[in-house]
Amino acid sequence: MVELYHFWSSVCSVRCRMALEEKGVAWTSRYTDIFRFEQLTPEYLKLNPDGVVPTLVHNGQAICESTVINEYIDQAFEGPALVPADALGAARMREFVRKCEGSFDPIVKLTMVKYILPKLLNRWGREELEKQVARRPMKYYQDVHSRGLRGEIGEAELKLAREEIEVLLDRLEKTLEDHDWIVGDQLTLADIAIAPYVFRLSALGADQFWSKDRRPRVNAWYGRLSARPAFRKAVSWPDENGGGYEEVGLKATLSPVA
Ligand SMILES: N[C@@H](CCC(=O)N[C@@H](CS)C(=O)NCC(=O)O)C(=O)O
Repeated sequence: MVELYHFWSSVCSVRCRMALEEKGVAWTSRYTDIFRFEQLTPEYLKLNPDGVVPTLVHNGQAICESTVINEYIDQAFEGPALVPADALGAARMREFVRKCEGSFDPIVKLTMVKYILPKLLNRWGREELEKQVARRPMKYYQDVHSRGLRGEIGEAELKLAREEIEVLLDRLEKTLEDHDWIVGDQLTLADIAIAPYVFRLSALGADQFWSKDRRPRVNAWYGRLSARPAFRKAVSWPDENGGGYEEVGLKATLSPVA
């Protein structure tokens, strides 16, 4: 049995949903509402001691870390290969995945200020959120949530976050010079690693970053990506009320921008 503990809009959850769909793996959803702190229950912390989503459970074994989960999915199940067969291609893929892991923080900060905190404050109020900060096992999330609540993630930090994202998108533009996908002519885990970031940026209204003029190859790549049923399914997972991005005041575009 394959179970995925995940949350609708979590970028790391999108990554694993997309890999499962690309491989054609049948999986059972264990929806974990991180806006109701379900990632911090004692039961969940036994599976994922960091208190984050996603977690994959296969035949009773829990696997954490979205990019590790995706390598596992590729190896453990039948279906199209998502890791290049040759050593150099696999190394190129992992270089890019590592780069994406290193760019997680700016995506979190941009999202925290524009979407996560307003939604959480509206639902829970400041006092309750301050209590929940201390329950988080990861110092990183304690820091980013508490500074967010104190209004300390300011314009200078967000500007830096946008600049870091631009560096990642420049890397993507360069990588796509000679082929349709990041490592050659087939979609790999490298494309899947960055796909949810690009979708999130579009939800945050930052799709001008890959307009045809600014980054034409990223623009065309996003068009190819958006056409894939696995991607569309992965990003369109509804929230707990059956809603989605528009309901939380964001608009995510699937098609390339002109
Ligand atoms: N490195 C981890 C990061 C997972 C992570 O940070 N997930 C976020 C959602 S994208 C989360 O669970 N946040 C919980 C929180 O904010 O307390 C992975 O790739 O799986």
